Amino acid sequence: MMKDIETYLQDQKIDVMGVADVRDWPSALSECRPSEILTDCKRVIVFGKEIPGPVYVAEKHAYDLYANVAHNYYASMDAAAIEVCSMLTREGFPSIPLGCYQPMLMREGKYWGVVSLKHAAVRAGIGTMGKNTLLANAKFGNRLRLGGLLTTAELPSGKPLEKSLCIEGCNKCVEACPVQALDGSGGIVQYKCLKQSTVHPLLSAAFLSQWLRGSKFVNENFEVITATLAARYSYSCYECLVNCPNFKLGLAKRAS
Ligand code: B12
Repeated sequence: MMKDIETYLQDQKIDVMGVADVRDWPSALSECRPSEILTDCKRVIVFGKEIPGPVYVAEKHAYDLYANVAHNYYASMDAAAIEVCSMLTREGFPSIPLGCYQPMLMREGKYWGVVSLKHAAVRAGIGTMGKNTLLANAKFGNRLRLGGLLTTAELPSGKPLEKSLCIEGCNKCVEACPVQALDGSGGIVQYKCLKQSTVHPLLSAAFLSQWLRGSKFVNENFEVITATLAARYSYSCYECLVNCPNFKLGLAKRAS
């Protein structure tokens, strides 16, 4: 089964794949723990696809070109996750796809994915979490977008890497953040980041962050709001990503 999944994902041009054991999943929110979502869930299959390095540093239109790649990846990676779920479920292992971006929840004043894909990737041994709160992988740096699914199949799982890919003492991401959203020890003020980094003509991030987060109605309907009005948006910052030395991992070698 594992071989079939790997082959399928490779055919879909997925760059990396890993499997995380769901035991003792410490999400602060119980509804975002795999075993609370899928009965007898055993594993999260998590995979990543690299956004080409030049897109981030295009001389013109970089944010919109990057947004176009990201949204296309979300669609194709979600489709791949759904297909793998069907393969597993037909073999007798009920499985559920996790969206790359949606559903997005608003709980306790914070944005949450249904399951945090970067934590799953860390558990699977795909990479380590940087001070910028992004996953870095030895081959593709921090340029991976992530997708995944929950499964009851007890596939062989990976384990977290022992050594962080962050350079000791490096603080470049923290210093590069124009709104001081990063605390330097893996924490982030989400609203500061969202307001700086996300662009939407109708749904102003500032409005969503500052005015609506106190609204019970918005919180209860956040999944639908993000899936409709905010289904598509653009970007206006990724300074913590491109200023991290891990951004260049794997780029120079292939350029020479
Ligand atoms: C919400 C969200 C955002 C928010 C908040 C970001 C944040 N860091 O919290 C905003 C809109 C600001 C945002 C911005 C960006 N995002 Co975003 N975002 C998400 C989303 C949808 C959910 C993340 C989530 O659930 N967070 C949970 C929050 C509330 O808390 P937390 O600190 O992560 O969790 C705490 C605890 O609960 C606990 N925990 C929670 N679950 C688990 C599980 C385990 C096993 C453990 C040990 C602990 C644990 O750990 C934390 C304790 O400090 C994910 C997609 C997904 N489903 O994972 C993409 C995602 C994380 N984003 C992504 C990207 C690329 C970005 C941007 C770079 C986009 C850009 N501007 O270019 C920026 C980067 C900003 C940054 N430095 O983080 C990628 C990251 C890829 C990577 N290589 O890491 C993801 C995975 C999307 C994807 N499908 O690829 N994002």
